Amino acid sequence: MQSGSERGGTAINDVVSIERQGPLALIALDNPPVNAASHAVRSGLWQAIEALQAQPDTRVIALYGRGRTFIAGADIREFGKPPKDPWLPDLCNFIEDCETPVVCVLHGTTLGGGLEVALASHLRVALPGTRVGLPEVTLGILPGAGGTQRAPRLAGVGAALDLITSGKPLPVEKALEHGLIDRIEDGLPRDVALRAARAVLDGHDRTRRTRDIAHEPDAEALEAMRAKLKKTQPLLFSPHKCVDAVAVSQLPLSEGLKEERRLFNECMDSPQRAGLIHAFFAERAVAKIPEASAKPRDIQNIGVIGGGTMGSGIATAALLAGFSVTMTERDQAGLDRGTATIGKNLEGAVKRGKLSTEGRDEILSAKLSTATELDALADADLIIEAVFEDMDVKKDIFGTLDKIAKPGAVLASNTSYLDVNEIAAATGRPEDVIGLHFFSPAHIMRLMEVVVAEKTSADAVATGFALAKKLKKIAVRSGVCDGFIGNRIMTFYKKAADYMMMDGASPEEIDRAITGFGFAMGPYQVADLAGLDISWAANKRRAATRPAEERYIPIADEICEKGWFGRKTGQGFYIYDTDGTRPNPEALAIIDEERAKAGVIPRTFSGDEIVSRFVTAMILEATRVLEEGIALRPVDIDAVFLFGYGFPRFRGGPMHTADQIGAAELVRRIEIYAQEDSYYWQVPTLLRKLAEGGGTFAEMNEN
Ligand code: T1G
Repeated sequence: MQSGSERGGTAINDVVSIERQGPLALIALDNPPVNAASHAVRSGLWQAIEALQAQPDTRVIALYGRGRTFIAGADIREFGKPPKDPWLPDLCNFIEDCETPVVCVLHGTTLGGGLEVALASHLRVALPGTRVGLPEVTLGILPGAGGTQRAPRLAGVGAALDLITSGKPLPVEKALEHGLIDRIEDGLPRDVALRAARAVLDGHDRTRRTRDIAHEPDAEALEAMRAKLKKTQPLLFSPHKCVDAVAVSQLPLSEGLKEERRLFNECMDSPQRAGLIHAFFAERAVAKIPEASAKPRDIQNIGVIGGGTMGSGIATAALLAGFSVTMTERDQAGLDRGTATIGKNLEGAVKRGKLSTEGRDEILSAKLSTATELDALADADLIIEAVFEDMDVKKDIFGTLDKIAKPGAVLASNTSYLDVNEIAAATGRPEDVIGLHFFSPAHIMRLMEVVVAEKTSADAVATGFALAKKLKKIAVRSGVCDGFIGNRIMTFYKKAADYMMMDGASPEEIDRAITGFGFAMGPYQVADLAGLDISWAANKRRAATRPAEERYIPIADEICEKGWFGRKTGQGFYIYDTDGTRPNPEALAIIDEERAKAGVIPRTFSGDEIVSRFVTAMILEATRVLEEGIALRPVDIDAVFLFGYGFPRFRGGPMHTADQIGAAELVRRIEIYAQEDSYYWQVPTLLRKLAEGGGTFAEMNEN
């Protein structure tokens, strides 16, 4: 993106430089990777403008970014640290007040504070392909440098509300339509900046101060957005504050900015801000793995064994990412079912605007092939086995793959629980074997656990992570144990829910408490959705090795004995029919029967107690997963639950939540619960150490 002359200019500091072209002055920002508005960028920009304004022959100043984007926002890493002058809102006011016209050139992803700098400038020119947005609400805050006051002046209250409360970026054409930018011009940022400055000098382009633009009040839009957010975001803090801020944009700018700052600080003080920012960085931190420097193997065509829900979902995800896919099934009927499911999935992608009809047809005609023989996968670069969860069947398949797959092919299993070391041992090339654990629906869910077996090679691991990036998934590295990170912890905390159900709480009460905490669904709604027969099969598999001390709740098994497996059979813990969804009275009867059989006198559980036991159980088992090195860091466990298990993003994940609760309080709770069941409730050594040493899981993320 750089032309020769860009390297020139006078450096103000490491990240800001100025260049003179006669009466025109250019300011370049160069703070990779995303020109975040760090202290150096803010102070450098302020000094640059001050210096140029002091030079009487400066007639127009133009601002642009080097690298892949103009400012992508305030530097999030500075949050929570003592703020350094100049603050971004003051810098924006300084730019707006400038006597010398300031032109801003936008490119890449101009977001948050970056767009606010542009809105405070006197003219905005954007390159084609630019995306602009105010995503602060996704971080639990609101635009705090004038965005809530200047955006309505340019785009109107309605459009500004959508931009600010959704946090979603707009394509440049839409931004132009809304008046957030003045025009689109192709070229290199520096060259566009120079041309735009000249156009202002020649009087071709008109500049203006946003603060002087009068805009129509729109009480209706404000009320409509308040009502919408009450329904869609009842648990979130900042979206409602965003509306409060836009609501005062009728006031003179200085007064509106004061109120914006007050509301911004309220959001900064909310624990949701910490949770959402933790989630932002969790998404990125998990890519930092020991095998990161290994070179991923080249993957062009992928083999998928199994056309069931998972197999066809994985095939769809790979096809949508541009891979050629060969799907195998034992017979034509299975292939037809799988192909039909892929077709339905692709149709859904067309409806969601993620795929064109031409793209769909191209995929189905040229990218997808099917076969009933595994030999068809002999040339595949990567083979993903997605057949039902049976060790002997999987070992048999991997034994065959060992004979037919080409040298260097990566052999992956989509097992959700089983021992990947044992599967790898069924081949003579364990270094090529890895677990790639997708989540249903596999073409939608963002999480992928990359399960690293003892002999898995570093480049096979790197290949798994590279694949995830291409599939736009978040890969989390997991060691081998029963259920890896996510399912192991879920299996454990689900028992805490079952114990509460046996002791007096109804499935509906438990689900209500857990959704009230912020989960998309409660444990019994999830069980019914996933299919009760899945955990029934797992319970049978584990029955032989279940420790005698472990309390076992047979309620779900009894429901399955009736042939009720949840949604797919129309009933489970709930009934699902044309009258909607409601608790299943016959399931409740089974619960009463099992309580009577066990001599349990049911008692009441408050919502808080249900959440406390559920979340404490989750953290307890998560701490053991960490102790055993199955998860690299606490943040990896947070990412698994945020992106695969519907853990409320504003709470940052189970380990971030553990720090909010505190290790000492968690130990206190476990010791109280252990009076009922000392086998289930045991304090992990690591948690006791943190409690005694005053340590946190966050510190372990730094290691
Ligand atoms: N601050 C600090 N670091 C940032 C950053 C930011 N704003 N944005 C990205 N990074 C880091 C990121 O952690 C990663 O680091 C690297 O840059 C590449 O990012 C007053 C207060 C811009 C669309 O919310 O959405 O302005 O992992 O892997 O996929 O109103 O990053 O390599 O060490 O994501 O190409 C508002 C956040 C801030 C935008 C690029 N802005 N960033 O996506 O790369 S609040 C945002 C993004 C604000 C004002 C308020 C994306 C991106 P590392 P990446 P990408």
